[in-house]
Amino acid sequence: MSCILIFAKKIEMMKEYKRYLITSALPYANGPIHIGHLAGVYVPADIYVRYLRLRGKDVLFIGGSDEHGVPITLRAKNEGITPQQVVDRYHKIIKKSFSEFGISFDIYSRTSSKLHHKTAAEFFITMIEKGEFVEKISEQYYDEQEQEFLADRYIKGTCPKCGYEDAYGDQCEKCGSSLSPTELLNPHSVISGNKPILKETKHWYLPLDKYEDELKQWILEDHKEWKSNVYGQCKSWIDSGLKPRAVTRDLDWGVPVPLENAEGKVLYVWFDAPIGYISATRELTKDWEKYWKDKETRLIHFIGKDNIVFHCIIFPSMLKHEGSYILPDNVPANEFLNLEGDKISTSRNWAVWLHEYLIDFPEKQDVLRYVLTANMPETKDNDFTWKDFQARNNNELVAILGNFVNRTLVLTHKYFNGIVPQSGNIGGTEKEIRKLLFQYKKGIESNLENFKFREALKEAINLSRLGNKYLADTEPWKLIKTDEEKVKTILYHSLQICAAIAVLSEPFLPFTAKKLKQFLNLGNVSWDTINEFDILKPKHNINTVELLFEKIEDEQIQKQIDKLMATKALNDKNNAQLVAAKSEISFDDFTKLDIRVATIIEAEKVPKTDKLLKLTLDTGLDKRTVVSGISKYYEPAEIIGKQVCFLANLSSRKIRGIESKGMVLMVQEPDGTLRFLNPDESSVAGSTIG
Ligand code: B3M
Ligand code: ZN
Repeated sequence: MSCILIFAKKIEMMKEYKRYLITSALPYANGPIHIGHLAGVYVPADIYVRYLRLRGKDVLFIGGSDEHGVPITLRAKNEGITPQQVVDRYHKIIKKSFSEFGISFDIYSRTSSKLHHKTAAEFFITMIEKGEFVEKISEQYYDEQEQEFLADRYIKGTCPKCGYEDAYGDQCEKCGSSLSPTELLNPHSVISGNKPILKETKHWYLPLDKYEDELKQWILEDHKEWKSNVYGQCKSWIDSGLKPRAVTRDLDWGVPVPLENAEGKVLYVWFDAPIGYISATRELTKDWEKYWKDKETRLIHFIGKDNIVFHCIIFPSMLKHEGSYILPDNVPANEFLNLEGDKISTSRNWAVWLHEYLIDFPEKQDVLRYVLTANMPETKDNDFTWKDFQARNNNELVAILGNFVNRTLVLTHKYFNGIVPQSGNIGGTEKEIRKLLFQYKKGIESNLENFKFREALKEAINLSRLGNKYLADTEPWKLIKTDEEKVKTILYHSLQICAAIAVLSEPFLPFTAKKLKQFLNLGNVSWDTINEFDILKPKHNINTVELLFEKIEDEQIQKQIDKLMATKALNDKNNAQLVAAKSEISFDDFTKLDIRVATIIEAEKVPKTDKLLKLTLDTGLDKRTVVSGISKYYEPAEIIGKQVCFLANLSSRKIRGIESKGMVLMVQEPDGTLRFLNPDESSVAGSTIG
């Protein structure tokens, strides 16, 4: 791209738009919101929207529940309820938890609404009338017993790539290959378990192959400024060649295809869901078309990386070929957040659920907002740990931000009855403070405008570091005895920094900003008021102050970690695979085994190992030493006298220098847990087992 073009792009990027339309991915209403959703999509979107509002922009923030799609109908089938009951349950939980967490949507709608069905149907018809779709008859898997076609997730079989026997029709979760149902080996219906038949059916296809050149131009040439993770994924999709994509499905849950002889067919969930942004805007304001069809609107989609192709290739193609809509100007997708080093998973319940967090940590929304922003997976996956959550709260929010504000306000009450003092002479330190405050403000602005939320937050917390250092260096609590004028200058400047924090931290920490404004008796102050340093005038009364943050104790964190560990243990138990059956043996083979009852008469840990115990057994034949890998499951003292099953004629082996002759037989659970196999009554040592 030539320098002139890059310069023109930069000018265009700085272009002033009349209004902003910000959307955030519509979460499937088949489960609650977790911290991965928040860090990936909703916290960055909310920070950005709050910032735009503070800059006085005309902005709409659109959200809602994605209520169609196979994940919902599968859950309904598993629970024996209707899809509507599933989405009603989770739409309510999601909407309530977003609101309590301060995700400040202008509307949070849902795609099972009548207005959405109407909007999506109209959109589809317009494209039909423009002849944009390709109609195609193809063979699809059909479950004869259930009398229904099988969508991708309703078929399972063996992955042709890696042999995994539980692969879905659209994806193998083991090797990650994306599949089409007809590629599966030994396919079977998830509903009836039967082998499906192939049956002809008609669908309508979005001809992405036809749009390839325009997408190449629009993304790869005109949007080089998109984040590298987004640009790169789009480039690889386009370079690998775009294929036509079916926009209808043989399902009964979704937006019915608004055509004659299309019974039993609905719009593909990824066709209707993004139109949910439009229908939600339509529900919110009669001016919805100004936002969606006027080039003076800047449209930005906040999503996670698994939604890039839908928001950068499919939906923009729909918008362009419907013909009346604008296209997104940016799609700042985040990567994924992991939890304690493992992928967050709804099905494995490996998550920190927002609605549960709000119960366990009442009034601590901003602590989680802060930690998720500080660890935001903006360019690569990142990890959330409860220890880091506690450390950032205690060492940054309490010790820096909370401490600085509290000292400033308490001292203002103590020395000046809660009235902002007149500043004395301004020295070099104060001049430096004024300069740095504006530098941090500029840093927040440029980082937010480039969707760099972690960097923007660092600039915001630097404000508190600046104030904290200023107080620590000047020690007004000592100076008050000798130089009250100087103390007036120090607290005057510290109060101005507090006021700047109250305004500039609002996008990140809205609950804290509101409290701080209340302490400072500060009304609604615009972002750009901070351009003049002196916001709190002398003689201004401040209000009483409370602590902005409290320390989080170890036991609170341990409770959360224990909860996760319990989940992990349950998962291991439920998901462990049984050891495969071994090949057949003859009776003669079996008679070679000399298995007997033995009594444990001594037991001790083998030094420098954490798995082995050295046992002395009374085998009835002799006293025998055996080494056994059971230290994780048994304390030596608790097993003295226990009777066990013992393989007596196993040739001896040296284990950690100990001659071990024979083997204690153990029950091994699928998750690896080991337990003795005991005779159900006390028996004579040496009794044979056969
Ligand atoms: N329902 C969420 C997901 O893929 C999906 C987003 C729709 S945005 C229009 O996790
Ligand atoms: Zn595979």
